[in-house]
Amino acid sequence: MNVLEQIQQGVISYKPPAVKAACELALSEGLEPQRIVQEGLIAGMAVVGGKFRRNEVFVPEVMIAARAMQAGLSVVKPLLSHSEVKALGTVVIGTVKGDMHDIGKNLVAMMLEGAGFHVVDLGINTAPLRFVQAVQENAAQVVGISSLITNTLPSMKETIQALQQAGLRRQVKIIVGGAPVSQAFADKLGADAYAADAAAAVDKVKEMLGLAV
Ligand code: B12
Repeated sequence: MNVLEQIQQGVISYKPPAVKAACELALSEGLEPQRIVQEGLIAGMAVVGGKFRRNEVFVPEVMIAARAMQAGLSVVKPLLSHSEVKALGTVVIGTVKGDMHDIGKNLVAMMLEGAGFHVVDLGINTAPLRFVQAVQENAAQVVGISSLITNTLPSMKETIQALQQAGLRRQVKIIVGGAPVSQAFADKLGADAYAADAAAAVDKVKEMLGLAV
């Protein structure tokens, strides 16, 4: 098993220390940080994501896998930010007001970071004006809004309206997601994109910014 496979395997078998050690080994072997993230961590997480979709594993496993990915990222991230590769863009992401779910949103944030974006994570229960403020403060190009409960879907609409009212709508692309969200709902809201999972979110964000997917 090569070192990238070891990283993948560590994520797939939920072993944060093993992932961390394999990432350190990969760096010492001279592998590029971007490759470690893409072909090691994200590739492993994609396998776990697939199992989750097929109901072969459940939320606790996804959380430990995400922790394993974080353990690896903690080793690689300082080098990613210092590498000459400029961030692909800035994404402000948060879970809407009234909603405390953040596992999926965190995965999206992590994958975006892994893909080379600067991510400003506003956390859970995020008021519409907080999104507005964060876009202004960070000159973000993309806003990601997560909602997991049907009852908080109206908050998504309010967030988009707040961005419109602040005159920011033309300057940012908006992507929405979360279990009760669909492409049809995203269209109705006037969002620019919808993605069903974290891997698709990365592709959609790149697509919206005209970057190669
Ligand atoms: C874990 C969980 C919790 C945990 C949350 C822990 C945490 N830190 O997030 C706890 C126990 C706290 C919780 C609380 C509640 N929960 Co809950 N919870 C879940 C559960 C089991 C899993 C959600 C999850 O994390 N899935 C795993 C992640 C990886 O998937 P995901 O969130 O869908 O994210 C993926 C995609 O949706 C997408 N995505 C997500 N966000 C974004 C954002 C963007 C921009 C993009 C592009 C994509 C994207 O990419 C992600 C990664 O692939 C779901 C059931 C389910 N199967 O979904 C119920 C569920 C969401 N909860 C539900 C409810 C009702 C509640 C409570 C109201 C319960 C209560 N009565 O107290 C409270 C909510 C309190 C609040 N105000 O928020 C309902 C919602 C029903 C509905 N449709 O309205 C669900 C569906 C369970 C059910 N069947 O009834 N919950």
